[in-house]
Amino acid sequence: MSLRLITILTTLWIGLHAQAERANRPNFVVIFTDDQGYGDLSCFGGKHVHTPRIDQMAKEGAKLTSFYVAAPVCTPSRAALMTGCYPTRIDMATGSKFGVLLSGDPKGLNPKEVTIAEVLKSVGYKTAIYGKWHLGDQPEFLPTRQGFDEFFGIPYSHDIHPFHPRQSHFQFPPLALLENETVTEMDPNADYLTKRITEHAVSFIERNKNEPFFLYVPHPIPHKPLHVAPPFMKGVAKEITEKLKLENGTVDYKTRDRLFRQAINEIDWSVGRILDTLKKHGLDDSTMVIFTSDNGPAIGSAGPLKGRKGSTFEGGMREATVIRWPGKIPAGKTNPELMTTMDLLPTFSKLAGAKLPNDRVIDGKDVWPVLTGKASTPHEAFFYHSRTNLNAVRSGNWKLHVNKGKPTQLYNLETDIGEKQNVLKANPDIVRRLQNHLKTFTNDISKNSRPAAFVKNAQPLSK
Ligand SMILES: [Ca+2]
Repeated sequence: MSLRLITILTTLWIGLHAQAERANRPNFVVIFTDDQGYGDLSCFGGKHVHTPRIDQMAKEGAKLTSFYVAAPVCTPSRAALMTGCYPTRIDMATGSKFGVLLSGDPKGLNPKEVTIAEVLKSVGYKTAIYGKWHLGDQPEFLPTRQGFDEFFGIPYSHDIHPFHPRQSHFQFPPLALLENETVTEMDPNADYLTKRITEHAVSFIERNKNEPFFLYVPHPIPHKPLHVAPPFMKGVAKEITEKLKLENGTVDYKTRDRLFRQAINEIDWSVGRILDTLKKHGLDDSTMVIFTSDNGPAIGSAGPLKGRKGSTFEGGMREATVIRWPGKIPAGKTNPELMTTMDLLPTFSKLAGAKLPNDRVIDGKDVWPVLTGKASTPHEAFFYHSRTNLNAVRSGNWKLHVNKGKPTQLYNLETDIGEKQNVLKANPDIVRRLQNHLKTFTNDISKNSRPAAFVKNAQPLSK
């Protein structure tokens, strides 16, 4: 055999081997919007929004109609997504003084927790987060200390800034924009955040197209105050644009609420940019993309669900979710099985061939067999918390609400998604069964929970 032939064959073998490796380790893209409701996508029935790209993604993939976050507000919901654990298990149900972490908060997600980014990094993934973190703004708590190679974005919600309507109460400092661990701007123009986050996401895919990656895009929008880039302001009533011009260094939250359709348009555009980039580089078949939100609506619509952001009724915690992986997840299906953001860590870990930490309890489950239609939900029960209060449990189609442990309402979610017909009195056996789930869970948390981390002399970030 000639040297040339050997070289050609070797190159071919390496190429095929790399391709096989690639197929074995899919890319993961998680697009996580902020305060978007169950009714805030066209494919989930929203008439007040227009989301052609996400609707197309649903046609090529699946709509998940019982997909939950583990808390109805930002910080605990994000802590659960990152770690696969209920917020109470990891002491992240609240910030140190408020329901979520604030600027210069001494508290953060414990660096000893193992995040999705760390699990995937352990098997060679490139990892990035572009958008809003909200799991601690002190240097010890930044995403770059939790397994992310790259970070561009803001440490917490963009309303934690000097223009907050209750500024005299909160006295928030200017909002920092970071690149990795460096503050590069203070009070960035929020009109351009979605656009800049999207540009980073596209660049990351292009730079890492030849190796497995995990891309996390937690958009700060449509959390109040709404902002969109100029191209998405086309067609907005003059009366609104004139008012926004008069902001004079403040932020007109109420007028900005009226940009909801535009804000969702821009998010839809952003999803389209990411999907187009995957397609352009031949990554469709090797990439799982999931679109969901961190909690129920503040401005938008929960569709048929009762409750909004902050509530443990369905509207606070059940999310309009779309997932797509051509050739792997059956296309055009609606999947009603109960799944949660906590399941992403074990599911990604399994698909990537990574090992889960075995020295701690992880609440999420591998839902790959559920996503492919081969199994029903692995969750016997799902628990709803507001702050540290355990308010409700769902098992099968039944949901029991409790007040300080005492049963108050029972709903059959299959026939009553809007939680309107309280059938508590007629179903004592079901109530007892669900109460047992609550008891078992409470006992388990009291035995198997882990502390958040605190730093001394916490300071707001500055340039
Ligand atoms: Ca939120």
